[in-house]
Amino acid sequence: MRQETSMRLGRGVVVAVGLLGCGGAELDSVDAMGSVGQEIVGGVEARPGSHPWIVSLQNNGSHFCGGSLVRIGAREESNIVLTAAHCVADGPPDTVVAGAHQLTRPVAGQVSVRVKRVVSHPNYNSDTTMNDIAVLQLASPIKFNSSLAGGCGQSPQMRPNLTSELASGLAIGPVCLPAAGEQVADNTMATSAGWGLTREGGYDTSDLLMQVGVPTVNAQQLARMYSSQGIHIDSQAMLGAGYAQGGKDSCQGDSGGPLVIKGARGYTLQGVTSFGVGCARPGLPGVYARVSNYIPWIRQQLSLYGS
Ligand code: 4AZ
Repeated sequence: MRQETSMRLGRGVVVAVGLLGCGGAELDSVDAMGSVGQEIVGGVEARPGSHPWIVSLQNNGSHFCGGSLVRIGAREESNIVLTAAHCVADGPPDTVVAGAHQLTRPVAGQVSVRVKRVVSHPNYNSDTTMNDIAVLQLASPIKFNSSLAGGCGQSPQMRPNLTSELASGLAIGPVCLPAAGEQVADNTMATSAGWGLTREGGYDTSDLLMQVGVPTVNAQQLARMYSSQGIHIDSQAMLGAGYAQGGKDSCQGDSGGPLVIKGARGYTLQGVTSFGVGCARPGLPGVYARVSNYIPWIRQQLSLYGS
């Protein structure tokens, strides 16, 4: 499964996957209101602009993985995107698109930039999918919406004073990073989002940004579930999220994208969508790179390549 995924990504075909249901209260209310219910692996269409940090990685105009914009110091623009190492194992994407919702209908203000450098984690292992995280240095920085200034992880749902820009559904801003070593409690509601497949085995990734709410899974339970598949889970490096009964998950094409949990400051990137066995199967939650495990490395890349 994992090998198959990397190969598909490598060819720039349909890749990452799954997506989101809603997690935090605000994003949840989005679910309740926003959406037209295009079922994806159990998710719903995101409310336009409710995931300001999410980007689409594209080759030849087609989406293959997600990513998240992060803040560099106090700057109101960023040239750094976090994604999965397996998404960029065969080279940089042609473009990174921010501010998008429906990929076939670009809106004014949506930004498409090239990638200058790919830095995969030095200990990324494609056989075990360990340390499946990478930093993209963009060729030019992407400006944040001024109404999202100063903070991180602000979804317009959290901010009543929408500017017309945000009201129109366009939003670009950074996600919060967790503290180094920060632990996520078991069974915490998280939100996964992306343009990935809406069902396992599907062919086309989703045109609309989708999201799904999935609870975090106890590390020992996750390890037990995957050992039955002959897959080793490293609890320091990986985080599981999903329901025992399945039904909601990220999937191919969602890889590299965000798993966020609402915290005191805003939505925090606790996971980078990494792999699974199939999508939304019972007893096999989605597996995410555990971002809190990589903070010193991420900070180092930000200082080396951020501008
Ligand atoms: C993939 O192939 C993939 N259900 C990503 C996430 C999940 C499964 C597959 C999680 O990129």
